[in-house]
Formats: sequence, structure tokens, C-alpha cells
Amino acid sequence: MADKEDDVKLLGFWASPFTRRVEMALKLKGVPYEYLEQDIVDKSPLLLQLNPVYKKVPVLVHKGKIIAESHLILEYIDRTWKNNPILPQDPYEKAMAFFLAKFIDEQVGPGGFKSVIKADKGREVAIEEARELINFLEKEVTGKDFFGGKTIGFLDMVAGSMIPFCLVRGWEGMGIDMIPEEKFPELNRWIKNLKQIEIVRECIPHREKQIEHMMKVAERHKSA
Ligand SMILES: N[C@@H](CCC(=O)N[C@@H](CS)C(=O)NCC(=O)O)C(=O)O
Repeated sequence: MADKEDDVKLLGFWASPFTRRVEMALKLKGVPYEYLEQDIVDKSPLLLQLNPVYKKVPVLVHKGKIIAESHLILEYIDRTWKNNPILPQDPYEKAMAFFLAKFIDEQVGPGGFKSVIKADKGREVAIEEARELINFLEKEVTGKDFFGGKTIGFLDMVAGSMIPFCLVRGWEGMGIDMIPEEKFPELNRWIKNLKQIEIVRECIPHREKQIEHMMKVAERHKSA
């Protein structure tokens, strides 16, 4: 567990899945931290100073050390505070967890959302293409309580913050039931398991507020 001397600060944005997952890890580990909400359009001098390369949240500052990029932050947290491990010990399983996390953030996230907004080939085709991506995750979680096994781990935080508590809300706002129970029973079971966890409930954005936010994001992409 962390003590007061640990001095942890997190720069984040309320609707950012990348920030939400870092808060989940800090809370699971019981690490006290100071949360600094950021404007991701009109960026603060502090954010620009701490993350001059990407200028994005989240940024974790631990005893003056600065870490950006959520996957790296989660790994840093796991290696620094060893209670309640979130990453697999096995090298292959760990590599696979990072592989799937990258897939979620780079393919399922932006691909699944933007393609549906723009739907150049038609909405039904865009939905089917997004479902093909999501189907990889359906297979991955089959028969397991969580991606990481019996308890919540790294991939659950990455996938959970991105899919049910971000993208699904955007799709809902567009009137799309992207992951219906009959097509994705395992993912739906996993989402129910996630919702049982207190730290998950504490870290996810307010549903209606986020749907509203996602609709603004969709509007920006539509006109871009
Ligand atoms: N790969 C980064 C992505 C972080 C990211 O995209 N953050 C968004 C908020 S959801 C941001 O700060 N956007 C500001 C911008 O794009 O200028 C991570 O995993 O941390």
C-alpha cells in the first residue's frame, strides 16, 4: 500500500477511458492520489509541460517521475504497488494482454466508433465490421469471469473503460445496440461482472452526461 510520501498526481479528463482505467488501477491498489481535471481542448501549461510529446491525458506523476500513455502507466502502477496484481506474470500471457489492449485502443475504439458515424459504406456494413472486431473479444472472454481470470486485471480495465463505459454509450446515443446479448452473451456476462465491482462503479463517468458528450464527439467527426 502507498503511504503519504508516495505523492501521486493524476492529470485526467472525466470522459476519457484512458484516464478512467488508471483511476481503476490506483483505487484497486489503494494508492491515494490527487486528481487534476484537464481541459483537453484548451490545454493547461502543466499538461503541455508534463506531456510535451503527445499533449494528452492521462499523465501520472509519482514522486516527480512523469509517466504518460495509459498502458505504460498501468504497468508502472502494477510494478510499483505489488498488492492486487493486474498484469499476468507469465511472459506470453502478458504479451497477449498488451496485444489485445493495443487492439482495443487502436482498432475497436476509434475504428468502431468513427466508422459507424461516417458509415461511408452504409450503416449496416459499418455495424457488422465493428461487430467483427468485437467478436475477437467475445472469444477471448469466453468461459472466464474476467479477461484476466477470476479477478479484474489490466485488460478488464482497458476494455471496460473503452467498451461498455464509453463506446457503448456513444452507440446507444446513435440508437445502436452494438453488442446485443444474443450475439455477444459472453461479453454481456463480463460487463455484468464488471458492474459488480465497486471500484469500477466509482471510476466510470455518469451515463447520461457521457452519452451527451459522445454525441458531441460524433458530431465533430461527422463534420470533419
Ligand atoms: N494512447 C493514449 C491515448 C490518450 C488520449 O487519447 N487521451 C485523450 C483524451 S480521451 C486526449 O488527451 N486528447 C487530447 C488531444 O488529442 O489533443 C493513452 O493510452 O493514454
